Amino acid sequence: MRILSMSLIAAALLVGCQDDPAPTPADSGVPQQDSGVALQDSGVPEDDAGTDAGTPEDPLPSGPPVPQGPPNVPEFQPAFPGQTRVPAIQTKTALQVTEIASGFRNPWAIAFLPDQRMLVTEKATGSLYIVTQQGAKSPAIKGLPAVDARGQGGLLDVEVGPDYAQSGLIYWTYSEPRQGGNGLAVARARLVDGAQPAVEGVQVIFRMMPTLESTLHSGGRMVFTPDGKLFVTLGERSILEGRVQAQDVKSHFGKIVRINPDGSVPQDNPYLGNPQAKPEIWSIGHRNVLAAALDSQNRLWTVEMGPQGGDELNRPEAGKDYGWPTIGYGEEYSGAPIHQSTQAPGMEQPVYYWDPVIAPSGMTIYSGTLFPEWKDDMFVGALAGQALVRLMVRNDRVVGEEHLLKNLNARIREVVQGPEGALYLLTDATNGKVLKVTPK
Ligand SMILES: [Ca+2]
Repeated sequence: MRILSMSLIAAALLVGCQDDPAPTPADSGVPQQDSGVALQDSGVPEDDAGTDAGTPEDPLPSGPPVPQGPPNVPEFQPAFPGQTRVPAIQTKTALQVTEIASGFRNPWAIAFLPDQRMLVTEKATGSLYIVTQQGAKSPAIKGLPAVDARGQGGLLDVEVGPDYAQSGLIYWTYSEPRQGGNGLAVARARLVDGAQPAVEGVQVIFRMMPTLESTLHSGGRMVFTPDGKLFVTLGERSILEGRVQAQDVKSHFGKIVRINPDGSVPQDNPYLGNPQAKPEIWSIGHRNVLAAALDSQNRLWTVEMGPQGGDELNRPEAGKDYGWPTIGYGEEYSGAPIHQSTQAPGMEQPVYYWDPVIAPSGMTIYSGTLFPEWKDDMFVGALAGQALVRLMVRNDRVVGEEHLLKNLNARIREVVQGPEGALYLLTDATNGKVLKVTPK
């Protein structure tokens, strides 16, 4: 493990960039087909709830937003003050970034084992590793099923099961190769530790349906809740045939689902009364959710990779519709319109949106003590934005935004809070790194 100052690590990363191709367009810049969805302007007003945040003892940030380019879709206006471009904030604590390990080919996710070692997934190769705090990397864990690694597929998220101490179960998401295409799957298995680690007893507990030939918009983030349920985010596959299914409860595309750890359906899921609906569905109308975390009240928050000018922060609630592709704040990457309106009856507004986009991936809501000033703040990785985005939130509204670690010039794929309250990051590159952020 090397300890580097910010300037040194920035220099090291720049030198290491020569084998790192230009950011792939796949995450945010993929030209999209026109959905052709014809919409009516609902003109429904949203209640203005952005003005009651904060307390007298806790003055809200003020001033200009984070420096950024002009909006891609200036004709779309926010539904309430503070829905985009809130005042910029600045962390007071000096940060130290430590490189724990490198040499990962497009790593995607980190999960901590109870002894503080990390599971790290490698998207493109479908490999899963155990990495120590000293940076030692195990051989690839044997026994994982094959992945369809094209495009945005591959091996994606990993989580340690809530009963890991007894069961040894770990969970992962991946793009499953299937006859006629592929689809996101969730598998679990018992981790067998050792010099050559392996998994045994692999069970696929969930399959996104229908199968479709697409290499895009898999979704794939998982979050366990303290009551023993598992949220999984599912993309809408990007191509028109999939995109329109984000509003169709007979399809898993563009949904967040909620399952039990064995894949069975919780009996309080919101669509169980509709015999046509996929019973695992929690919320609908999502594009490609690549970031998800629980807050201090154990409520789910997600960040969604939007079209050009339309990345969104949402707080998905049971049975609600988050609008895609009917409403939103973005446009196609070609510049063609997608939405006729930003609002519609029965569809939820994002808590916050980014125009221009940050291309979000990975999220954690800070609950540690190492950075007292960060308590309850949200941290989101930015790929195209090449930053660690910090959001200060009060009364469920974003009141401050900061783009940290810009000097790394790195696409941030994942952010996880470690057991000791440090933030751990993955950089998305062919020589991807595990970085640890602590006070200097
Ligand atoms: Ca939305």
